[in-house]
Amino acid sequence: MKKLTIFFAAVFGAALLLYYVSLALNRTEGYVGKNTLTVYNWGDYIDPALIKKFEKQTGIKVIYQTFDSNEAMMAKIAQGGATFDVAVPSEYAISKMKEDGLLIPLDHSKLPNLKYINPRFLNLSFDPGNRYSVPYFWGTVGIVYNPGMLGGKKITSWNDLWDPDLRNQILLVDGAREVIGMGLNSLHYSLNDTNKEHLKEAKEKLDRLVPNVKAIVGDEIKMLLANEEAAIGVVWSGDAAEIIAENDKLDYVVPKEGSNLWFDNMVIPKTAKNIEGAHKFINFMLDPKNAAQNAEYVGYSTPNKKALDYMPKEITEDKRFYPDFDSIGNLEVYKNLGKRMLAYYNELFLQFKMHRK
Ligand code: N2P
Repeated sequence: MKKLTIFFAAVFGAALLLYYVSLALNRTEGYVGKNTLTVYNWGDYIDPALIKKFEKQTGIKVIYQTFDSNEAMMAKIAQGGATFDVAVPSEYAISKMKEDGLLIPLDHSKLPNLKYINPRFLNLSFDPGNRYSVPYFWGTVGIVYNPGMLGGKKITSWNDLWDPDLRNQILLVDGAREVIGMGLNSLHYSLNDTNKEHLKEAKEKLDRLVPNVKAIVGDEIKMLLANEEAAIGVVWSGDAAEIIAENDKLDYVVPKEGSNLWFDNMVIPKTAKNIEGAHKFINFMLDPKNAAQNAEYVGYSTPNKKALDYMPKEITEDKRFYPDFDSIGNLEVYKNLGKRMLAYYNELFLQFKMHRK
């Protein structure tokens, strides 16, 4: 009888212990849950050491996910379902996401490091007062080329790319606005043209470029060009900077017909669960030393004025990647052309990609 009592007491005790252990475990799980932050950024667009540093400094665990176009990122956020606490769209996407109610207003009192941003990058028309977004990187779209592979030929214009001698020598960035924009600019039309005749003309002109196009690629474009797999690439300026850092035989030019000036900003999407943590992360990335480290690592141009003091002069004085603002008169910023027009650009780009096959 006594033995049985001891036995039941032991079972009861063990069960009680298990119960408390599981409670404690659940509590830590909940704790970790609240202390995670999901960051949704372009591929190759952050120094991973900064994520580690942020985690160490705040005790927040970062779940890092990447996208390769504004269109893909917007679709994923609009769809809901997944948590994204911070995202990094470009200007026209920010305007569109605002319109679609996909962004949460920022609390500037939690972003004291915003004061380090060059005012040129603040209060732009896609987000007056920076209510929803703060600068991350900026740049242009242009042509990176390898003079040695082109017999010393210089590239200065979009129209140079249609030269029949360049058969299979061009790599294109996988971006609808960039590629259609190149077609439009080569015809001296605006990057924001909504005239369907002009857009068709641009698409037809791009179709005539096909024999020269070796591939349409994502982030691998940097490796391919640095390894001299092709002589020419249509790229974002920061990728060009990265390629030239790897292989200094290459050069970068913004074509004379004009091109795109873009801004990528940090936002807090509607899908956010850790709004407090999101502000902490954004403020962390606005810190001048962190911004400098990030810019040096990824090759893109920082809008952080104070960060420039912490970077080598050969980077910050390179006019190809830090151009004077007075000299970039023929650059256009993409506008939010509205749902229908953006879909039309995407459709034309898709047709162009199919035509290649
Ligand atoms: C980085 C892509 C940069 C995007 N891989 C330019 N808006």
